[in-house]
Amino acid sequence: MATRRKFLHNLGLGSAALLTAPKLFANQEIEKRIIKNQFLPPIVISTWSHGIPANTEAIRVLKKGDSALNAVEKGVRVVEADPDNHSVGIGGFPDASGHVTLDASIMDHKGQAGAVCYLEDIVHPISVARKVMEETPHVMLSGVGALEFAIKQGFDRQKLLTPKMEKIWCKWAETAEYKPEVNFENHDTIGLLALDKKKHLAGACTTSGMAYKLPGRVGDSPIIGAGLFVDGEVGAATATGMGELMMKTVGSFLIVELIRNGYSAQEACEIAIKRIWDRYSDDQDSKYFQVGYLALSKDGDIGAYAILPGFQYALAVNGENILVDSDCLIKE
Ligand code: SD4
Repeated sequence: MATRRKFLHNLGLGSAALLTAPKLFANQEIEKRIIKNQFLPPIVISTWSHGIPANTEAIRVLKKGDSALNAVEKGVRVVEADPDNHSVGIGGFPDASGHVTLDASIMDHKGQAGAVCYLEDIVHPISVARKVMEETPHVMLSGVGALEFAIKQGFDRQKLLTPKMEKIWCKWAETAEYKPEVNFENHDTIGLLALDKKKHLAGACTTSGMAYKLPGRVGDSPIIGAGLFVDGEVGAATATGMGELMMKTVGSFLIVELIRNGYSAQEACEIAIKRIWDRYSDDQDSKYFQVGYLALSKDGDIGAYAILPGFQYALAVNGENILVDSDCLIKE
């Protein structure tokens, strides 16, 4: 598996090839920190191995000269439409009552935001989230209201519980034991961040949430600042994993604020993970849960960090699209 260092080497990006950071900050110490891992746009970074096909689509859109916003939407739609992905869109794990309920959010470089949560029967919640952003004065629609809005906007209704997942759910329902797995068995939300040639940032995050969650549960993915945050002047961050932990620490917002204050994207992700660990690792329920963050600054600085081993991300830049093992806090 490619390590981060190996990946940088593969790209031929030794320290000599790193880009020079623009003078953003008065404090020189802070300036030094941001001259790391910087790439030229277009750049796309996304969670887990399904990020590879999502990045391919997003980069295709960006190479046409299209916007980061279109790229993030089109990129994650690839994963939403894949019935073999069991945490996003059609084919996702249902909640405890057998309903597949979807959460999604999207943000552009101007700080506009749209989200849906607890949405059923729609294959592409990310596109409904974009409609919420562009066609309503609101940021988030939920449940039945979100579904009615989607139908009015011309989205088709479709059953999201596939026969395969129905069978798996029926088997689970025999004991109905709620025991979330640590890594991708149960955490493969796609969060995707893009920087286009105009240096406009955008982000999208979409999921069916935790398998067998309590009916009505909404995770971090549609919550602006938790599962996704974009500030076009600074950077973007997205999250995967145990949503409650990102929600309680407003993790994606925290990362962008740290970048604003001069931390590199990598340092910002590490601090946000450490915040979770310091606050919640004594809590038995939270101790063994995974969280993975990705960050992309306006200057092309990237960051990735997780609590536990196993988190991977896909990075598309300089004509490459490679799966990278993220570093993590607890190296077991
Ligand atoms: C949630 N963060 O609903 C999502 C789950 C996840 O990969 O990331 N799955 O809590």
